[in-house]
Amino acid sequence: MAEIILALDVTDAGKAVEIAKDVSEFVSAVKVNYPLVLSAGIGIVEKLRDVRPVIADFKIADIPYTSSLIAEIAFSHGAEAVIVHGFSGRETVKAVLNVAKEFGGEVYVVTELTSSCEFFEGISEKIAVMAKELGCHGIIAPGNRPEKVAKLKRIVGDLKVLCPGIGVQGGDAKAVVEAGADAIIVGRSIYEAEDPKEVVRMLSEL
Ligand code: 3DU
Repeated sequence: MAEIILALDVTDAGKAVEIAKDVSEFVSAVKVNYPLVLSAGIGIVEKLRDVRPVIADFKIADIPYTSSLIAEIAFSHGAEAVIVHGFSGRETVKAVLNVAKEFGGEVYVVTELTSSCEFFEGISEKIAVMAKELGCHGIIAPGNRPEKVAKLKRIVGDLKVLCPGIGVQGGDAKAVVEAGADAIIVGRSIYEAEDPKEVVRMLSEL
């Protein structure tokens, strides 16, 4: 059974905490992204980590120095993990990893986006190799392309493969888990549902 990570892209802090608490028994972590942090402030990470471990999905994609500052802000506010864009290159990923080590945190590397493989074709495999070589904790793989998930899982082996793109974006949770995903990242299908808890409970039984 794969873990479920809640992608909390609501923009109201109170609602975010409420949803996280509602589904907490079925999710291994809460992923925050710019919509929530830009509207609620970075302090929302501290509020949510009292509910579940927080993954800061800031898709860090900058020069090593700036990237390390972003990672430091995320970790110092209680994030357990950060997400960095693999295309930013080895030096950026290394800089983020160094910060993560100081905080005992984790680093996940985006291989390619679910929404477009236009410019990622052929590079996502190289990014996966880099993530493995550098000792990152895992990768983000496109949950709407199970065959790509399987390919990337073969490359990274024991690194964790986290897959967004399930539900609203068309990805099928079962197919992705069978392809080797260690965790599925699900947002709108949960927090826009009539009964979010029932949706995560059903997903947890896959
Ligand atoms: O489509 P959903 O509502 O289940 O949300 C998916 C989340 O995962 C959202 O925060 C988005 O920014 C993130 N994500 C992708 O959807 C696709 C990727 O390739 C990487 C991250």
